[in-house]
Amino acid sequence: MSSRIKNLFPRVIINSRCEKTIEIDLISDNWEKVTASVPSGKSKGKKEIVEVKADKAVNLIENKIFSKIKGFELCQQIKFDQLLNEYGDNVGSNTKLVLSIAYLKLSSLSLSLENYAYIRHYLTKIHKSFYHFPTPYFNMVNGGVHANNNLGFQEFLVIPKLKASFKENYWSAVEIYQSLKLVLIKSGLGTTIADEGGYSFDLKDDTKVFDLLKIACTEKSLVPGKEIFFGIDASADNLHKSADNLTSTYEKIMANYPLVYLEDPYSENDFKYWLAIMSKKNHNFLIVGDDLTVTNSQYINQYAQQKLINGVIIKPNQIGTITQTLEAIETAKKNHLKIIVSHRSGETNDDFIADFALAVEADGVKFGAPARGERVAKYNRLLKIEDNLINQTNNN
Ligand code: 2PG
Ligand code: MG
Repeated sequence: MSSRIKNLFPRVIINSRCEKTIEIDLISDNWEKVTASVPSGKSKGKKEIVEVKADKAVNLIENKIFSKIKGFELCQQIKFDQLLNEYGDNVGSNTKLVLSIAYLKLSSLSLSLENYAYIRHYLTKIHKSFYHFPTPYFNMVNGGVHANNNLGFQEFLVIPKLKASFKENYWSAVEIYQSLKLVLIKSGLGTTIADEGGYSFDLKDDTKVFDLLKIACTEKSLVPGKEIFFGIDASADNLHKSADNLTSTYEKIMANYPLVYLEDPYSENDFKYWLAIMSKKNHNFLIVGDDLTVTNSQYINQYAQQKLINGVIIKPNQIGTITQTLEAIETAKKNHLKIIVSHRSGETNDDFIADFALAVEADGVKFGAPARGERVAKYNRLLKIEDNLINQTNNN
């Protein structure tokens, strides 16, 4: 007989940006215990499900929700998430997600499975025992609302495509990150680390960041345009630039640097510009919705059908439960979109999202820079899983 929820202990903790968030211990009637915590975004999409204050979330869980989920059988994720959704969106995406993730972790533990294996076998339609590791999108330089500098774009990404192991891609990003620090020092620029672990400095022209990244790569004999590619999360809703101005900036960058990825290039309502850039881009170039699509099946379907995007960011806390996140991924796959599973800018050390990304066969992951504990917790988790899987194969 399956185990059941016996007890829970929610509490307020602090995230990587010194904001309050929720952590919870969930305990089964077999005395198994898991801990889960949830992140928080800063550049949020207008249609994201709202969060409630962490203290309120704790209160809701203790006084309103616990009595309903006490005794709930494990390994029934859809039913459990349905019950959470009966409380409506007013209880907050953070309240629902922390419970949804904790319940999933406890279910995996009750079957003695790793989270990624449990998700793959019980919650996805992927019938493969082989795990394809996602391409990591490393955020090397932070701007916009994630840094106190004059860079407009929020994220300047480095995308290693060595097409080997996750480890090799990770190691190359580590080399570039270390090399970039020296390039910045030589150029007289700051090396402060911002919200997602990327460097923060002032530069008059955003496009010049790519010159610095190019030097950092070549110093380590990594060839931009061959092994290493670049990306931008413009988070355009937070930019004070006209769409026409943005278009000419993108054209300039694409002409001079190996750019392959543009996330939220225009604001949520500038549809005709999204359409235009999609029709002009090269075959392998990704135009990715984040604030546009907010991990919501309906918007993902709508904007994919309208050909505004060919890739999508997936963040569980934009929508609230694991089941709805999986639905969003299904919809994206049906529409042949590339899937990039993402952290948030205010993170905790919970590495659940790494298991999740691997299990759903995400094409990419975006967990920030290869620096700061809460960012490397996720990359290191993928590293460990890859290592374990290789050891298992070798021992068989
Ligand atoms: C984004 C995210 C994560 P935030 O825009 O992609 O990098 O930022 O969590 O602040 O919304
Ligand atoms: Mg984004």
